[in-house]
Amino acid sequence: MPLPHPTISLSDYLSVSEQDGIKIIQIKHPKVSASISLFGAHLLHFQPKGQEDFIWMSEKADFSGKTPLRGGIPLCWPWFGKSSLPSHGFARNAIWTLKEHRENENGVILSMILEDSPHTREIWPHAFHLEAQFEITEDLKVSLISTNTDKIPYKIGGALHTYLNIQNISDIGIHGLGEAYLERGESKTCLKEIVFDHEIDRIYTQPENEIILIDKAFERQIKITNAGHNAVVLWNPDSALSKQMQDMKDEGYKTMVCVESCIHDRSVLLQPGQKHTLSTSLSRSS
Ligand code: TA6
Repeated sequence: MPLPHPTISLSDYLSVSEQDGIKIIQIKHPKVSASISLFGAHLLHFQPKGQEDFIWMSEKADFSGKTPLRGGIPLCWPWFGKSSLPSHGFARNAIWTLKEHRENENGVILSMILEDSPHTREIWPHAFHLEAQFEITEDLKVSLISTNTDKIPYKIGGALHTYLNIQNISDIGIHGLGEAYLERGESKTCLKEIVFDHEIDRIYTQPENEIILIDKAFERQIKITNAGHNAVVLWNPDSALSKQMQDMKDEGYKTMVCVESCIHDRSVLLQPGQKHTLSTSLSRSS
């Protein structure tokens, strides 16, 4: 049996624990608790005091470091989707480095970095500096800052693939996505309220900057504010796909919905030395 790993304290509110060899930063602040894995700079949980967790994490997530984590906020970069392998890029499968952390009476700010290595250059032949910044108070802001440290320009895409924790997929409403979307490569428009009675996997191409998730059973509304994106992805796998996914319980789809701040189609051109910030913020609006 593996020996339990000690938890190392970093400050009054931050500590590092280890699960299956992967380091996880634990945030326990009087106003909020959260955790972020160094595997993928992946936020696993965000819970302001006295509230339900904002973030859904699969009970069957595989923490072996061999596969991306199901749930939380996977950082998809330098592309979104399956246009190249690995699907959703390599950043969510990489070990990041904790760069800095600060804290005050409202919460904590911490950042993690990832840079190119022989391994990343085999997958994608470019030099880069990537920083994931987490502002954790009663609200959450996640920013992914890409810097081109190469000598030539290149294009990036990506997504903050947020899995939101909901009471029941059949009892939510989402506003602000706009009408136009792509589904399986086809352009569509829809004005009607979305009904989650089959897999929904849509790239909304004219979203508003603020999206509201209404969760009637949890009696709350979450405001999602995105920036640096050109699309919002909405995904729920429904029953059939949930059953096929080894890292999700059969009924897992009922309590999650992904609303993702996305750079679709690698549409951001970065000149050498240039930066781009993709972000998403979550706050309770009622
Ligand atoms: O963001 C939606 C999506 O691209 C879906 O097509 C679905 O496959 C999902 O992401 C999960 O992807 P993953 O590679 O994490 O299994």
